[in-house]
Amino acid sequence: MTTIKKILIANRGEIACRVMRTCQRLGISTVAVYSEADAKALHAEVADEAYLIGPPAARESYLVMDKILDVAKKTGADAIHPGYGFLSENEEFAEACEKAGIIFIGPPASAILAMGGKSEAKALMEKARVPLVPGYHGDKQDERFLSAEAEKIGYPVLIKASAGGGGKGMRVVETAKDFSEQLAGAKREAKAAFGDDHVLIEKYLANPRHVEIQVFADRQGNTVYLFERDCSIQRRHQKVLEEAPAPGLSEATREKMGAAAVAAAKAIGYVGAGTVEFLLDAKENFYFMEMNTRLQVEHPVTEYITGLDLVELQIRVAEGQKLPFTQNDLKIDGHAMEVRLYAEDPANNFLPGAGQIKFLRFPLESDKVRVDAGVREAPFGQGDTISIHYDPMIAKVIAHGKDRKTCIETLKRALDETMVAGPKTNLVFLRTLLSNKAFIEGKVSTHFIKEHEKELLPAKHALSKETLGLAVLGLMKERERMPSAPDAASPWNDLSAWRIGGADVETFKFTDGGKEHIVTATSRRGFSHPELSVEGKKIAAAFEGSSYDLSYDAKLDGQHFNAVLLHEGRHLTLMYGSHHEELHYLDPLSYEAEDDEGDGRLHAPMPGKVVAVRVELGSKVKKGQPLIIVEAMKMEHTITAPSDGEVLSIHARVGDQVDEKLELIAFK
Ligand code: MV4
Repeated sequence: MTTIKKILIANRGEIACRVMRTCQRLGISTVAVYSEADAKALHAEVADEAYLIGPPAARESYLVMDKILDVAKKTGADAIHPGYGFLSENEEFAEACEKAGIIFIGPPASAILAMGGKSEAKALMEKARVPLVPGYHGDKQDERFLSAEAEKIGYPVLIKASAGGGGKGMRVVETAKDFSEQLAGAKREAKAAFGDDHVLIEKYLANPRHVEIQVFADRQGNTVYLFERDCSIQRRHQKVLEEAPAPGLSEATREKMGAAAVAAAKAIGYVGAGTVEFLLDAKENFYFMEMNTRLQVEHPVTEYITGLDLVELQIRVAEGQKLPFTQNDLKIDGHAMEVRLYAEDPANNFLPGAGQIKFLRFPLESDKVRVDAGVREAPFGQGDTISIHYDPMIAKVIAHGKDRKTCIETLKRALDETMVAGPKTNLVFLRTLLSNKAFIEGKVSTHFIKEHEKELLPAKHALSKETLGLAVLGLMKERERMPSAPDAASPWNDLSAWRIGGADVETFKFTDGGKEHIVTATSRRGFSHPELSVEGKKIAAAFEGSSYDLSYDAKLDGQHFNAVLLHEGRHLTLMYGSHHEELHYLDPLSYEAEDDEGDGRLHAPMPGKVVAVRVELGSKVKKGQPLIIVEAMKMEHTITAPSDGEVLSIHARVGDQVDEKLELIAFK
């Protein structure tokens, strides 16, 4: 039983859905808030009540305290859960909730404030005898003084913005002669990003691991640690894979890190769920980095190895209940691992993506596989949208096993059952990561992705005969589904190469970087065993089992496959097993398809805002010349002329919000 009866979730996406899952189990009613971009979002649908709080930009909706507090008051919510991001580590918001008589499900404002700045946090941790990286974190900021400190610490050193995060305002300095320039650079970046150019200096650790300790405290002063998570697998200072326990960590170090994390929490009067981040070197020395005063994205791995529901614990602690266990009651059960499925392009420096999900299939959940998502499965070709306004994470897939090896195998199988079409994703990258030898051996570190980039980003591969065969079977299936109006029974309306009394022989052409691939299919009407010839080699093929929506089961040369094919003009997306293939299909029936490339009609690369139009009607342009610039996901994308020519029409103006595939310009 809980005394809290109604919780407002001041968040969106998977974390909002995650929090609501626990509320439903505990019989607590839920209030969602949503922006205009999220009117049809899952979190707004599954909540008992949902209220619109403003435009898509978070600054005007999810970050506006008054709007959220108004909804809480209006609906009579007892408490607000902030999730992660947005207002979760905003001490003003925590305070405003308490002032309004609403429980903030998180630590006291004073604890958030204490960990808000890196320099202040380090000073507090020093007092609490939590190990720190050797360095200077005081107030003095003049260059001569800081450079003398760097000398004392010994090169290489790292300059960090005190207000920093996400690697911004961070510079490695290898030798004394570079110090001045790097300091200026770090300060400039810090000023621009945080409006505060205060820096600190640390000994630079060459290739540390990121190991963090989950702590939990109640209002009665009991504080425990729920072991560690290794989050070393990162890119662009963002986590991609997290696991617990940390591979190879000794029991002695685990206990020392746990004790240090508990000391850190106690030093600031912490209450609720928190995470103390450490850097760990090869000799298992560990150093305090920062404390996150919220529930974290990767909390499910801790839930798996402890058997606890951290959101339930947060709610119970928030209403004043005592922690129902002591440190000695806690044990690690097996191994857990989480991967974050992102709309991003690993081949293009993990550039974030956006757009409508065209197909989405998650693995079956069990006691060993869990999926936390804020979007719905989309079996029929029009799913939820990954918005440019928010984080591009699609879902988290989490697995549990008796040991690390079993856990990896289970997670790999789960990812093989996962399919996403629409925006580019890191799904294949994640599968490759889980099969990487060094990763399987547990050789993780913060530079892992950079160091193994070549192995993790597979080279372009030729289209295999399975891929070509399955694509043809998918196209044949698709045609079966299509109603050939007006008279489906008439041979004149049949799109296939139907012949009276005879067998069909059809030719399918695909292109792959200029190379043409030809598949012929010989089949009889209503007969489910077409004979395929892939580039002259025969393969026995058969449709099997059921086919539903875009999915079909087939057998090729004795091997079973379940595949999904999406067909848009010339573009095919074929997904099966651990494959995600994008093919060019020379569709003889689609005039538009033939025309969709090289026809001079240029489209938005992803949904975004037009920030510049560099040409006018009738402008004569040279190949490669910038025509239009679209801003999306905080990056600018320049659309350039594919060849020399003349601008025929322009369909966008500066400031326009454009959808993916919207025609921007016609060009001759
Ligand atoms: C470090 C470090 C090496 N030595 N500090 C990166 C972001 C910020 N949270 C702290 N970071 C680091 N601090 C010292 N003294 C290396 C990193 C670092 C890193 C840390 C955690 C996870 C991924 C990382 C990737 C690159 C660098």
